[in-house]
Amino acid sequence: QAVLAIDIGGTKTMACLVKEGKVIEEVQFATDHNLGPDGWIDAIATKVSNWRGSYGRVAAAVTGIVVDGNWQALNPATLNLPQDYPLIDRLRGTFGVDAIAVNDAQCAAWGEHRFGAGAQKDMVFLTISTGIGGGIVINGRLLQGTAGHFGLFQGYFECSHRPLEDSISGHWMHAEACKAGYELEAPVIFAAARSGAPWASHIIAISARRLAILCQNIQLALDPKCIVIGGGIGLAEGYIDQVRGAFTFPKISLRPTLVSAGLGRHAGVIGAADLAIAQSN
Ligand code: BMX
Repeated sequence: QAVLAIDIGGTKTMACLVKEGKVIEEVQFATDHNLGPDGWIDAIATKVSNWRGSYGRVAAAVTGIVVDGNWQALNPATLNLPQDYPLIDRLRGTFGVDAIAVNDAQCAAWGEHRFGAGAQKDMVFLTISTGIGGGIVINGRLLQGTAGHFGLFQGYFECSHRPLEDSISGHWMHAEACKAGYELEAPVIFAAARSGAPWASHIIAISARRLAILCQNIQLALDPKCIVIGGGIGLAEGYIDQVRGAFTFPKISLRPTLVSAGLGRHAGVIGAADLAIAQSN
């Protein structure tokens, strides 16, 4: 039977029916920050009401962490959540089936490991989106809890008291564009750079340079076979090439191997569905 897999991120919410590692139905819409978790779950339930009966469990990939079924934000600047929101209970109550919930980037790491670009035993996944999420698979096992929260590393740039993602991610790009007088979101900043706007190219280049340092640090810590890059910014045209171009390790053999997410924006839902099935067996 299929799994109802949902992915709630700082910018987008997606709900899919997933069967045997494949998305068979999909809806996607913007995450309305004014609604809060009850509103997001209600919105999903309304949009997928005609899928009732075709899934046997719910799997949620969510930004933030879930501890003992309760959901919370680590960086409220990417998505503000009430403290300890009873996510698993609410999902069970709303959809009437058993539910699991795991961090979005950890789900995506698992999805990429099982069905995408990271089949090796040791791999790291990074999503560059509203924030920077990460997931680690070592020896074929997904590390859970706070593991992989690379975006939450303490920053070592001009805003050292803030999480690292606040000086790299889509959230940061938007803030920088505003400072330059353009109130634009990341996709439009990329479009502006393509049409030759120097302020936009500058923001993207700084983000890529900083991400290159983060990737090198991950390589030193975990020596993964590859770092799979996903997320709206990570998958934007030319971004990964800029990150590769900004590596500073002189020895090429020490540099990380970056690859694009094979499952694209579906990595989180596919991974979450697979984790739900593994848990039920
Ligand atoms: C933040 C953190 C991570 C998440 C990452 C990517 C919160 C709310 N989120 O680092 O848990 O994986 O953002 O999230 O603390 P996204 O919304 O950008 O996909």
